[in-house]
Amino acid sequence: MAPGLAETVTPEALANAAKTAAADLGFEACGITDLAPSAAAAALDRWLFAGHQGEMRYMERQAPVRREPSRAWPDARSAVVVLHNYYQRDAEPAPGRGRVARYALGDDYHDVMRRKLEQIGAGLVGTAGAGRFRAYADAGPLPERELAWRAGLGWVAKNTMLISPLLGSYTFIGVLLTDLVLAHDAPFEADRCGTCRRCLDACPTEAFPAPRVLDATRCISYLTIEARGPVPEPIKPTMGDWLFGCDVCQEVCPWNVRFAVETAEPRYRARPKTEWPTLQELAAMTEREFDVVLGATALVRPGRAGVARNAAVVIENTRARGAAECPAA
Ligand code: B12
Ligand code: SF4
Ligand code: SF4
Repeated sequence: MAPGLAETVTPEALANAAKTAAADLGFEACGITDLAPSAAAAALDRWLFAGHQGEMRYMERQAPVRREPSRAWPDARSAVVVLHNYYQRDAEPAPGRGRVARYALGDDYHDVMRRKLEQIGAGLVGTAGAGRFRAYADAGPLPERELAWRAGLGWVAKNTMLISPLLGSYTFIGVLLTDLVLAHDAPFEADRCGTCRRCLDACPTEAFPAPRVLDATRCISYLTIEARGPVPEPIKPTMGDWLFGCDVCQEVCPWNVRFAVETAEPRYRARPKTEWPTLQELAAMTEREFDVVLGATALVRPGRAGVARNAAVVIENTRARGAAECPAA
């Protein structure tokens, strides 16, 4: 960092500047932490050893950085962590259509989050007269839920989600690393799940071998977004109408039932093309049609082939349900 104004601005003033900028940009919560080694490194190692990451080889490659977040950028001195609410009520299901998880209904959140985080970074540079930053939202090696917990924003719940006591869990987490020293917040101390286990019992694929441990290879989110191969036969019927992602372990959580409010970010609102899309159309799309219709949404992650695979499973499930309800079908 170049010497100058940065040395005269206090860590508290810098923290206030970051939090004010975050609020002005529409982030509902913001906290600050350091880059100390992960307190959950052993849990990550057990998770990887058990093979719960499935085909997500990047989780193995990125493990050294998740264990020691400072490796992401050795110059980093502070992590500004933000939450952005994306909740919206689900539209009514319609025959022949598939359900998309709420986080993917609007524009691709990676872009929205990154641009806003970069604005906070630029604001800090303006305040301090120096400083550099790096922005992360989902697409990097940082342990984002743990950083959010350490920054005081909420607790890591039994469904593994970071729950904010003010917002629930329908939030994206964003992290801005900066080489400036900002005043840090205290970790969120409480575990507010108590004796509840609704999420564990509601998961349609029984993907939680224990509280706070998710076997991704059984999770609908993984199977419809990350996995490249076919969905295992025994899991197919339990996927119901989930075409992309899954929200069940969040929908049943009392913290969401009570505190989730509609997102104020217009770019997260459902697009006609992502809200209960027509399955037959998806299954028959060419690559070019897929790019035109679903480009700039999170559905690009599994690509046309992945979405067509998912659509075929939902079509199968819908037919099976129809046959069960109507013996003449
Ligand atoms: C890989 C991944 C997945 C995988 C695996 C999920 C998982 N639970 O591990 C799959 C594809 C299944 C997935 C699904 C979803 N994901 Co995802 N995913 C990630 C990613 C890239 C890494 C997560 C990870 O490190 N997993 C490995 C496990 C071992 O780590 P972990 O779940 O963070 O658990 C740690 C803690 O639980 C800790 N721990 C255990 N007990 C305790 C106790 C305390 C006190 C503490 C501090 C820590 C702790 O130990 C673990 C090791 O570090 C992050 C982004 C990122 N870079 O962090 C997004 C992220 C976690 N996903 C996110 C979202 C939105 C989702 C979905 C809701 C999408 C959807 N609707 O379909 C689902 C939710 C499913 C679920 N219940 O987790 C958000 C979560 C936001 C939030 N508020 O929590 C993230 C943070 C992306 C973002 N930037 O917003 N995801
Ligand atoms: S996202 Fe769905 S399948 Fe995955 S753990 Fe939660 S409820 Fe289970
Ligand atoms: S449903 Fe209950 S156990 Fe699960 S995350 Fe919410 S409060 Fe915790």
